[in-house]
Amino acid sequence: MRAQVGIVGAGPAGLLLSHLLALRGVESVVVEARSRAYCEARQRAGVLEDGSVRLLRAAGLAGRLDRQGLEHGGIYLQFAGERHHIDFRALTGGRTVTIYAQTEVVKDLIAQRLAQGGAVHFDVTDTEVDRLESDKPVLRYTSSDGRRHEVVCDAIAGCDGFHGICRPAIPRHLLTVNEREYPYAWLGILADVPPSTDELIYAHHARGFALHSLRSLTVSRLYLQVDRDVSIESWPDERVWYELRTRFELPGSRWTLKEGPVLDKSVTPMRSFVSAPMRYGRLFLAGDAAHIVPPTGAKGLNLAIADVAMLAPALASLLRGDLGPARAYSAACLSRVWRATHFSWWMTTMLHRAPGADDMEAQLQLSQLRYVATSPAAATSLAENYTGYPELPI
Ligand code: RFL
Ligand code: PHB
Repeated sequence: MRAQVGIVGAGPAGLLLSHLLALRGVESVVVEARSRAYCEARQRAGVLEDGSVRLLRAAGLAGRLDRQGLEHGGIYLQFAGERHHIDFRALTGGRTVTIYAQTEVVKDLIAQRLAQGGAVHFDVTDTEVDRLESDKPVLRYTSSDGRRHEVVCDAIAGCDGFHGICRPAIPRHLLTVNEREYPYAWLGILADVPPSTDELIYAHHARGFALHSLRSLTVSRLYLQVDRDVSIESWPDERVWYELRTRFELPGSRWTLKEGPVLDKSVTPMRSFVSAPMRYGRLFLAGDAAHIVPPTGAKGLNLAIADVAMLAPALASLLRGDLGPARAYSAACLSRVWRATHFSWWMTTMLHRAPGADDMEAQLQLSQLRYVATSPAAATSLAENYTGYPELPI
């Protein structure tokens, strides 16, 4: 078989790349290890930067996003029993973020690709990439009916996430890997209850960080900092709600946390990871395959979108014989990746309680939080990074 571009992974990066290539007249084949139902249900990100929304709109993908997405003009930072609003609109000249779940982005992308006759193969096994240094790299996989396929491509995109096979296909000595594991994790719940807040609350607390997010006006998404090696069984619903109530409590105010049935519960480890370069021969990495950030900055999905916004035109140029943009791809992405890596690390370390942290550490965090909450200069830096820096050129 032949395809201009072989894409490994039907997460947001792989699916959006396939769509952006189709808009440029480039055909691709997407192969995905999981089922369509699994990809559409996996609970993950919820926040789209303003540039991500503009990109999805320009690509004709925002029908449902524009109807159902919730535009937020800021966030709350809570610490020392006080809740402060950081007003993105006022601080950044009108920029905002939009609450629209990654599951919905993925559903919209799959529906669009299939409606347009795009090739997306779910439930594949034994994916391999080969001959990456040649100008005809090869993608092999076994389809769900047990047949082995070989696709000869002009380029391959590794959009197969952190645990995929594409990054390990690059000789290790050619990669520079920077990695940090954080000594805590997030326990996340999806709850069938209207959110108790109009905008996200990021709470610093002596018992650990908590985040109040949402999926819609009727469904809440809440996170708690927990120990890294925690077992989910040790967190029955009642304990989760008790801890959430305690960490979000505002002494002296009438604010309360609304509780409801828990629809989903999971634990996510926290990691920063950057692997460079993001290209090896005709293999191009995008999204979590090349970089991971802790979720505190809400950047992972947005970085995946920014990578493929750059990769689609680069691959279209490569197919026309102009290799310049493909050669520039890695460095261009890594500049944004490192900005998001720093911002996510900064938000994470400012808001979480490290095991064994002393009072000195807590006082430094509180001083930083108070500075952000009271200084327009410091707040503008948070707002500019949270809404997306640099702005995507769309
Ligand atoms: P994905 O979504 O992991 O997709 C990769 C796909 O590749 C498939 N795959 C293979 N397919 C074929 N053959 C193989 N050998 C394969 N190996 C793997 C996988 O099955 C999968 O379908 O990566 P992608 O597309 O790069 O997208 C990245 C985002 O998913 C990720 O960065 C975000 O979800 C991170 N993240 C957040 N990002 C944000 O921007 N804002 C947020 O608010 C936010 N919150 C979060 C998050 C991630 C979380 N978890 C669970 C990691 C909250 C959480 C809890
Ligand atoms: C989410 O809604 O899942 C979410 C929101 C903000 C974050 C991380 C996750 O920083």
